Amino acid sequence: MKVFYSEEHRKHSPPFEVFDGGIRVPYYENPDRMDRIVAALQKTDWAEFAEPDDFGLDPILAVHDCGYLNFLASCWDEWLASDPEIAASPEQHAFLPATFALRRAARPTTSLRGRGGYYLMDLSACIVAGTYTAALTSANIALSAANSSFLLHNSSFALCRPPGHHAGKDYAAGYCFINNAAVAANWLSAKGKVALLDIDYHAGNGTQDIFYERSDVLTISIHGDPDFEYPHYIGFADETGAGAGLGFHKNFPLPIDTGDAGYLAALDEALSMICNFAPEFLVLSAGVDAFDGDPLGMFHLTRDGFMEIGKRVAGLNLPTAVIMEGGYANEALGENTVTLLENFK
Ligand code: SP5
Ligand code: ZN
Repeated sequence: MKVFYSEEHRKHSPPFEVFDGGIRVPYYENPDRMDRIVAALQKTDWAEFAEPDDFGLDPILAVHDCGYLNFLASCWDEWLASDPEIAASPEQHAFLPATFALRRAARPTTSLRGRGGYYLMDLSACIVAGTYTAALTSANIALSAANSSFLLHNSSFALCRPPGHHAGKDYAAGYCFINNAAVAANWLSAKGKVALLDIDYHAGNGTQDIFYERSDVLTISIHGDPDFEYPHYIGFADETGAGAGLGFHKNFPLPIDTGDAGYLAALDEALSMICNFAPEFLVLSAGVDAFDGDPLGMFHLTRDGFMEIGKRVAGLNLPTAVIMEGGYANEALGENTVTLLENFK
């Protein structure tokens, strides 16, 4: 199986994030995550590593707002230039605004903070020197996997970091800046009907936003109920698409303490929806933070659970671009990811 990967992600390594209550913690979405997954993949006899190709900005701008992308591109340099103290110790700093836009009557204003609070949704989307290039490379990794799955008509793995599924058309959120899976799915949609299944523990709000009014890309997310879990405001069962996209989005919000059995029951429903849709391609937003030991999750999936998910999704027999999303139990991350992929190879 082709595994697209680049070392560029190391350039994006914010020194902290902020939890509820203003508590500063080390950044959970860290480069060590990739080291664990790469090490586990290298132990298999089927992972074929490849560097991503560069697809340019067009497929990204097909999904994201231009003002937002410009903000990502220049944010760090503007932040450095705004304060000599930051420029003196950049590695201790991250751009993170403290005021956010209520978008009902909001627009991005010209100051850096005025754009920051508009284009960022929360305090886990810190921007540092290498964020923009790391995010662009991550999107190219997803596009390379999509292209490979299209050309070879088989499954491929995009080892993306930073992840993508919380990034909307014009906002960053939850460690995500460019929606890698959405970019890949949109690119594939020019070749045929696409289904995008999101099994990350958190609701795929960005993906939902991007495709909400489209009928050519079926989007489904299985996740912790936003009634108790991040991203809190989106991912509810009654959100099923709008306009031409009505009926082409589905959320499976699941309760705290969901284990393998409860999860697999929802997965089976999702898979039968995908069968009925009859897509030519599948994009799998693959987080493994539904794992029992994940520090950011409240589910209890086991390694066997991930094996079974992989088996059932691979059983659709569709060319599938598997796109890495979250997963923060770093000691188990490599094994869980390899286990999930095992049946796609
Ligand atoms: C891609 C992805 O999985 N993003 C997840 C972003 C989650 N960010 C919000 C973190 C809130 C953590 N709450 C603290 C729980 C500690 N027990
Ligand atoms: Zn997640």
